[in-house]
Amino acid sequence: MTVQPSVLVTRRLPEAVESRLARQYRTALNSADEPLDGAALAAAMRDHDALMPTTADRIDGGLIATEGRRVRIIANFGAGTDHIDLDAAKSAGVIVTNTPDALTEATAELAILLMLMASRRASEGERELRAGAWKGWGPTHMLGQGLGGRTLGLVGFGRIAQSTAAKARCLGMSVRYFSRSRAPHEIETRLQASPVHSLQALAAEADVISLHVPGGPATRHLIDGRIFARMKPTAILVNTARGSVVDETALADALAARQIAAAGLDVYDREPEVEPALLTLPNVVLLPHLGSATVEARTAMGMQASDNVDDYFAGREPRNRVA
Ligand code: 8YV
Repeated sequence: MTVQPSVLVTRRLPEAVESRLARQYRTALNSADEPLDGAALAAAMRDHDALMPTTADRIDGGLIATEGRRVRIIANFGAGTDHIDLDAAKSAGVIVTNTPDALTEATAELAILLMLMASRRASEGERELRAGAWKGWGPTHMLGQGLGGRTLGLVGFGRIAQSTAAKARCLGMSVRYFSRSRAPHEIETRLQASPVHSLQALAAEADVISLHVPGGPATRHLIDGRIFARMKPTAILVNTARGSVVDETALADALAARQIAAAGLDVYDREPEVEPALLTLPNVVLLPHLGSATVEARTAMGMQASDNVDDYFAGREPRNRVA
């Protein structure tokens, strides 16, 4: 009798995903849903054939080099892989996969939600009401900005950015983008989206800037004080990508000085810690990394991660291999 491979899942996943894995593998599930510390992750590397981590697990070179490592595939539950040292994995011959398609719609919806919340001052209004400070309807009470007719500037133009563009078009926004590579003509035509030659030019032109680039050293603090200085005083910044892309201190300064009007953030540089200066500002919407937090997306992410594990143990090339 062949022994089933053993898979460790670092956090609790939707029931349908956990039962699928449990039917096919010897699974170590985390029913307590407590994050694993470094020692527990190292033990997982030694005791299992596959690891299914999340963005909250730091998989660095030291962990991949764990003495006696048995793990041969890291099937990440999520699209972003900036928490995994891909070079170390490659040189150690450990396969890494991600879940690029499953969360596109959910994350694009959240980008639109943040744009609307920030432009219509939704958090500010709700805070006022809950504090018992609302004095009733007034013609000039808490006026925001409409999004129709405004320009959305997308930084990065992958799947999530394109889905955000499609939704923004339905709100009557026009779309410009800045990306390393130009999108196919068919996509530009369908979304009525045109490229801008530099990030600085996009910053100067856009009414809403929405970030859709991966995290990691190449994009660290891409949005900094120099970019805020270029943006319109009415502009809004939305970040559903990675906190590291934005210099949070510079953002807090720009918001406090009203150099830009508002921001909507779902991700932070040192999660779950949030830059203290942001917490006191009225003109920033702060959500706790909810981009893919729908039953549909999280289930699809788990299924996609499981498909990659299946591919590997069936001797096929994992469909979403990134290293
Ligand atoms: C996920 C995300 O919830 O997939 C990503 O890159 O940022 C999130 O939407 C998280 O990564 C789960 O590991």
